[in-house]
Amino acid sequence: MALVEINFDGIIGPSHNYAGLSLGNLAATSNAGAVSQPRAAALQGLEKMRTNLRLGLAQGFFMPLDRPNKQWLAGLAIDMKTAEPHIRAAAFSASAMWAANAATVSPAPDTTDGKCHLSAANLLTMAHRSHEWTGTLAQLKLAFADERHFVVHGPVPPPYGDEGAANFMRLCPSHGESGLEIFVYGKSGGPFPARQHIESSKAIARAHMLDPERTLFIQQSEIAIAAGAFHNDVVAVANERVLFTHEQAFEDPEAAYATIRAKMPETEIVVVPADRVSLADAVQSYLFNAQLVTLPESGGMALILPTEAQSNPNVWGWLEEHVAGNGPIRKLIPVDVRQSMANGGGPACLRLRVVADPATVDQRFIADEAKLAVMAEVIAKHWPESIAPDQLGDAALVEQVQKARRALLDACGLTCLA
Ligand code: SUG
Repeated sequence: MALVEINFDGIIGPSHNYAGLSLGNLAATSNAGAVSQPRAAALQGLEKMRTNLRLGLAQGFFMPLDRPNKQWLAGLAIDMKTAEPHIRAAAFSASAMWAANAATVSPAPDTTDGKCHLSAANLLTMAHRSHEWTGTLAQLKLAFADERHFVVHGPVPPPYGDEGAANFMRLCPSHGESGLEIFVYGKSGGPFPARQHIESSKAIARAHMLDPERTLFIQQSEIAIAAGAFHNDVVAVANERVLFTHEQAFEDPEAAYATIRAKMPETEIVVVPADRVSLADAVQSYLFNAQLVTLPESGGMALILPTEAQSNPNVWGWLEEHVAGNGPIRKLIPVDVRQSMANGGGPACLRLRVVADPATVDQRFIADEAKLAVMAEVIAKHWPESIAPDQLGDAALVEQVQKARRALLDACGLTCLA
């Protein structure tokens, strides 16, 4: 059985809009009230997937969730017409697009029962994200239904916040081998909430039957959260034996590096110093919210990063030096995901990594060029061109959004998720 890393991207939903819902996410709060372009957004997401496919990487996807979430509104004894604006916006959000927050994934080589474990994230810190898990869990159960290979868990119960793989890293000699699983939790973030609680991380490690000797819990730095790194994947990313991190990502970086090296001596830690790239530059450019991938052809690593990183001279200068030198990142591939970036979601936020044999996954969730072309057609035809903030309660828009999602489900043979 060939275990490979499959990146599952969240298709950007037809209700994508800028409601400024995430305190501590500077891009989202500063773009509150802007007019969004759901169609362009979703096509940018598809183009990113196409880029990855053409690099020879395995690619999957998740469907947008049903929005507005009527069950959630019903629980609040309200509907889209009567809801206050902040509740209406929370019900309508397309935030499930950021698949890195869908779940935490421990691949089969790391678990005692030899199965790949996935835990849906409760995302309870933010109201608009707290009701994603029901739709996400249904989809995970379908995509990873083969019980010989996968175990899908429900979310950790409140009050412990869990934001999924955005606060999780895995280091390993190669994807198919046993690895070191690193859970990054927050304690405090100055004026902003720490979204990942250690109690959740520990619960997931237990549920996933991880070897305690190969599991680490590391604290996110408070100043990073205060600077706008609301998830650790805004300031650090790992792939195989490489950890690429900002100097100020962890509360006690030297202790973190020493523990990692003690557990996995072959780890290469690439630290970007704050005097070259400040936390503000890292957060603005999303340098670390990149997909650090191993290229099948050469075995070298590439960084699939947002075009914003290319436009930031400090960031791009550091990267060009690294590539020209002997660093492990050999190639830089900028992608345009500006619509998602304006809500604080870069290339890495849009994907969930699952190490598995693609043949064991429900094939309806596995991408190829032909499927992406079909999806692009549906999106071009049905996704709203733009959404202005005062349109969220508009009945015609609600109808268009529901119809658009339904058309995509039909085209992908996933009507069962309707
Ligand atoms: O949870 N933005 C998301 C961005 C998630 C990024 N994911 C990772 N870093 N992995 C969030 O803050 C903004 C929605 C709005 O304001 O309309 C939002 O939810």
